[in-house]
Amino acid sequence: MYSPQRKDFVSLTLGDQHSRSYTNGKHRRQSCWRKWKQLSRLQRSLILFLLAFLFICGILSYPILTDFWIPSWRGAMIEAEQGTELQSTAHGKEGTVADAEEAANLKPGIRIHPAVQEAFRHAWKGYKAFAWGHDELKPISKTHGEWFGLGLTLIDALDTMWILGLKDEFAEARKWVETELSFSKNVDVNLFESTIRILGGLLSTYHLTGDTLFLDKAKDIGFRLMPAFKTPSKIPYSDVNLGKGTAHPPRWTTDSTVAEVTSIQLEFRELSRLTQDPQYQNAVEEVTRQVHRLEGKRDGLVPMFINTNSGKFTRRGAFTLGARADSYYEYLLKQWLQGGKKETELLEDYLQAIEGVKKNLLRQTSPSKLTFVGELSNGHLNPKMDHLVCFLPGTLALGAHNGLPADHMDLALQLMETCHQMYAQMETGLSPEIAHFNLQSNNGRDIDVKPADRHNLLRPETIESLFYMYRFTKDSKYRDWGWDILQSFNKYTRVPSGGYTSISNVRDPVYPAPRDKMESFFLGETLKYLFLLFSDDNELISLDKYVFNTEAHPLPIWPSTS
Ligand code: DMJ
Repeated sequence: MYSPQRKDFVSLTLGDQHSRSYTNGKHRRQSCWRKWKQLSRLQRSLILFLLAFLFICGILSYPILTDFWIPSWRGAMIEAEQGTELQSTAHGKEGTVADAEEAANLKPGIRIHPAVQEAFRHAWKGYKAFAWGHDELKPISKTHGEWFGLGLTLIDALDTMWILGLKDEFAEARKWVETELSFSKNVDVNLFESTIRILGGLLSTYHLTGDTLFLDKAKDIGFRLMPAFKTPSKIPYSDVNLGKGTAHPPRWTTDSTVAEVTSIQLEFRELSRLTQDPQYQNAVEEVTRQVHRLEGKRDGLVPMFINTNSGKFTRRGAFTLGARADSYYEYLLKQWLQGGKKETELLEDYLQAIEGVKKNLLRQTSPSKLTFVGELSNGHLNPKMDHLVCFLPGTLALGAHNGLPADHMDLALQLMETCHQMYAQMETGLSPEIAHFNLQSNNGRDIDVKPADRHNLLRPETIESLFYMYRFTKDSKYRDWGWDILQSFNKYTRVPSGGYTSISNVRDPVYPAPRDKMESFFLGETLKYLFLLFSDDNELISLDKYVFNTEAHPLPIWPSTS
């Protein structure tokens, strides 16, 4: 069939050979444009459609291509680590603890210790190279971050190194504490954070090693923190200047956080016992006494803020087991254990609070009936749970182990499953900071994650609970779950030059978006609990002889005579 357009097209195509001889780009562009204009509308539409189709295909296949062909951030990390014997196991997604042990032809438990030691050494390598003596490692930019300027990561990690048997690393760190660490600095520190990480870390290292260097340092910082308690109500301020001996609340409020003022008791009580100086114990127990009798609780659940002038709860009506309240509940039980189960008011408050959780906050998801602890806001249940709440299965199990009601253990088993699912259902195998649970699912999923909550800070709470659950039940699934988390940390957060990084997106395995920060609790808590989870030795920090503070520093249960 004759078609003038077709004829033109054919002649242009033939003429194209001629155009190739042009070296001048301008001429070539003009000739292309002329060719385009000479095409029929149908031909132009077809070409445009084809180009659009290819463009869309390109976009859709980008993630697949990057995953398989382009050496992604993750791929590069893995490649860089391929020489390391342990990583070849740690990076494989499949496999259980038992598989790893079988592959290595070792008795149960033995293969696992080196994997955690190796992870610690890798983290330490980064800290040593780029952040030595500073608070936190920034592993991507290969530098450090400062919070208090007190070598926070190094102090938080001391007892972990001791427990993991890393003698050389411990000796180097001890030298730094001896020669460099000084608390006589014009620096504002947060009372809670410096108590649980620094005072707690020094006290536990003293107990494990018997080295009085650590006790002397603990006494020094403990004494310097005391100005925080000089408030009209005796409820402490949040911040203290260690050098000046002054304390103050945050600039915008005179409130303190309830969890912060009620989770420093284990450490200050122990400091009094060791120094025979009652001022520390008196100060923190005054806080406990006041909170015990305060109005504004709901079935034993506490609000999140307390005023340092009035000593009363403020911003009442919101109840959570997550941020700002979490360790209040943990320390009720643990103080009762620390003191030899004699202080009945602590036990009563703990038991009442767990009943309060059951009555007000517990719900189950749809479709899979996962049990979770929601948040209450002015009578309205918000079905969200912080990862921080995952300390609760471990604490409940610890209580049940010490004679508290058996249904606490039932709840622990259910919540442990939920915390595990918060990891297992994410594309990276790592939990988000906050999970939203579906009560009536219309998308078939139990767990949703909001974009702002997709980060993972290398937090310890789930692994902490897995450790308790394994110690008390010996069910190997808890080790397998912990093993999977370790693999995911190695796959998505490990930085080749040393260290591990928090990430911004647990839902994107191609680019989890490294945040360039290794929190001190990754060494203080996360790796310590992983190591203990994989250990077969129940006497390695026996739970009948020690209580862990909320930063995983073990403190002794007091002998019955003291
Ligand atoms: C740690 O400092 C402690 O575990 C604290 O109780 C909660 N936040 C971090 C870890 O997530």
